[in-house]
Amino acid sequence: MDAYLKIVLKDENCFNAIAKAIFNKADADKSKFIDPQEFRKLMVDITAEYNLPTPTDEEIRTTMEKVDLDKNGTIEYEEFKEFVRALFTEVAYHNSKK
Ligand SMILES: [Ca+2]
Repeated sequence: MDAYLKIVLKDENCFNAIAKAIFNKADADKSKFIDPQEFRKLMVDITAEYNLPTPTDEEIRTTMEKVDLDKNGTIEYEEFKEFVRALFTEVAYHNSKK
């Protein structure tokens, strides 16, 4: 998984395709942005998928605030993409957990 993510991070087209797929899945109501409820579900699902600790409500809230660069309360794709890039980088290069 880590090696795969490193390859994805080096290939912008591949990365965009994956980020877009995660975004579309997270955007359950197809509103073209991710609201706090959708973001919560995404965080829980994604941490489980990558064997990371389940985030607390507080962690989810502060992460959402960080990702929501224009502070409009929702996460648009351009914001989301940078979140996915940071997440993949974290998992690929800094994940020392088993
Ligand atoms: Ca936003």
